[in-house]
Amino acid sequence: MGIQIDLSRFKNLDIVAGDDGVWVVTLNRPTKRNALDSYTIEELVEFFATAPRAGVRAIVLAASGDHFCAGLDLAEHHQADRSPSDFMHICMRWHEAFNKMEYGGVPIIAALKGAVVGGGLELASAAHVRVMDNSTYFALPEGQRGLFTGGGATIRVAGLVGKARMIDMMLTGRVYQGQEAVDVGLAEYLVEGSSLDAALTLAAKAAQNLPLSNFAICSAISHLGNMSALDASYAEAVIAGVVNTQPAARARLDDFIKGTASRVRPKS
Ligand code: 1HE
Repeated sequence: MGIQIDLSRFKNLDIVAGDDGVWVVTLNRPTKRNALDSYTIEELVEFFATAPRAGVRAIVLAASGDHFCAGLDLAEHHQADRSPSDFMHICMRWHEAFNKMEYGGVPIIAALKGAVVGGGLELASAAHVRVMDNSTYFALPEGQRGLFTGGGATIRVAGLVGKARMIDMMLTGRVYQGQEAVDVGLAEYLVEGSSLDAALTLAAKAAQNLPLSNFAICSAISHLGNMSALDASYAEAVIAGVVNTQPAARARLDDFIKGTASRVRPKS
């Protein structure tokens, strides 16, 4: 379906389209620990604005080098000596990128490693599923740097870990890693081996769902969460009306009725 994405245009993102509809988007500034400069943010906006219309069925968001992302490019920020209005507009572009991710309707699985800090954690929290390995650690060092979050952490990181934990992370520089990070909600999976391999497996699984179901899962749940319960229940019914009657679902339901579809069983 849809439009072609010219992958050769991207410089700070390495993008590979898989045959199965699973695309791998790799942050590719390892010498700067994948710090997010304004150019990278523009590339994220461009890719994630386009991916939902390009037949992408799932995305793995990965990183080159040992660290997922060191957050805001502090060197660029320092050098640019931005005005309040300049930085407000920078933050608006971060929100544009991350909102396109969270609300775009295409499943995004983040493969985390090393530092996932500051704006790097804001980026990870815009994905739908986070997979970490034993090297991964999370922090919000803005408080220590004389800064504040500007890429949605007050919404998404607070949504993952709760307001009190986020405040503690920012006031004290607390670092979360290992099982504790999963327990507080910063990641959904902690794997022994490579987080990229595990994320690819999860993305391949998600890509087998019907795209319209994934669209609802990866946009409606977030939108409904922004509404009153009354409006959310109304909108949920409307969305289910569309998704649950899609012609493509009939074959899957036929298989269930005939007894040929897989059954839901506990893990052995
Ligand atoms: C950077 C950045 C960066 C590394 N901006 N250049 N973010 C932070 O406060 C994290 C700052 N970074 C670090 O704490 C460490 O660099 C890491 C833990 C991520 C990695 O440590 P390490 O020892 O592997 O690398 P390094 O030697 O510190 O850095 C290697 C290079 O990456 C070096 O550049 P070089 O040219 O001297 O080789 C670093 O300057 C560069 N580098 N991190 C720019 N962040 C919308 S508001 C969001 C608010 C925030 O995100 S605040 C930022 C929080």
